[in-house]
Amino acid sequence: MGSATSDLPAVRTPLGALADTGLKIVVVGGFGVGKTTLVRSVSEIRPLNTEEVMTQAGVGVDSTAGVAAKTTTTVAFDFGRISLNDRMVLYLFGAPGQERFWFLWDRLFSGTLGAVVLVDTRRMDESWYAIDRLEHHGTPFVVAVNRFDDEPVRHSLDEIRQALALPAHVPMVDCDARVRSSGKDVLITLVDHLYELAMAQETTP
Ligand SMILES: Nc1nc2c(ncn2[C@@H]2O[C@H](COP(=O)(O)OP(=O)(O)O)[C@@H](O)[C@H]2O)c(=O)[nH]1
Ligand SMILES: [Mg+2]
Repeated sequence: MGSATSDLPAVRTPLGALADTGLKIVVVGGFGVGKTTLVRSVSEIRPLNTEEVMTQAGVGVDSTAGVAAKTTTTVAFDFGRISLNDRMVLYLFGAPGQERFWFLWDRLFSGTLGAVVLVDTRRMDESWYAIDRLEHHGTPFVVAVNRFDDEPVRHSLDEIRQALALPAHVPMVDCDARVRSSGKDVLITLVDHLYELAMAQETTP
């Protein structure tokens, strides 16, 4: 069985009610930050995605600055599923990263309980838009820093928090999107955060 997350709190809140039907989580962030990688590495089902080999048509349109090795791109979104425990199933939607698909985001966010913002410190500016959209929608999120081996300087989470002007209540974690346990930790951080928010709401008169 090996449920790695049986230590999750027993769910009694509105979050608990939702958990029976599955929680919709979106994974957002800039182009090439590792969204498809994360959804693939944690998903229990063969992840559905629409990864396409980047065609000549994308040259000069999709920014590949800093991600020269990237030869495929997600044209719609990634989809995956993971059970965190026997009651909690997450449905993961990886948002497309290119600016010309940003119009899809508002639809993607409908019914979303929470989000993971993936950050690549080599291209931090790519994360601004995602954070701005989430704040606009009032969607709770955590920020996961996907550590690439060729980071010129390793910035601390505090430095990244400052650079992104993230409020103290937004959880931040390091991750390696390629590693299942690491991706799962990110999702657990998000669910814990959602749980705390739900508890806080319940205790507010
Ligand atoms: N070194 C390293 N490479 C990564 C990591 N995460 C993703 N990649 C690679 O970075 C590239 C972009 O990742 P992808 O998931 O397609 O990005 P997306 O555009 O956000 O969906 C792929 O070639 C991945 O294999 C990581 O944590 N470390
Ligand atoms: Mg992708």
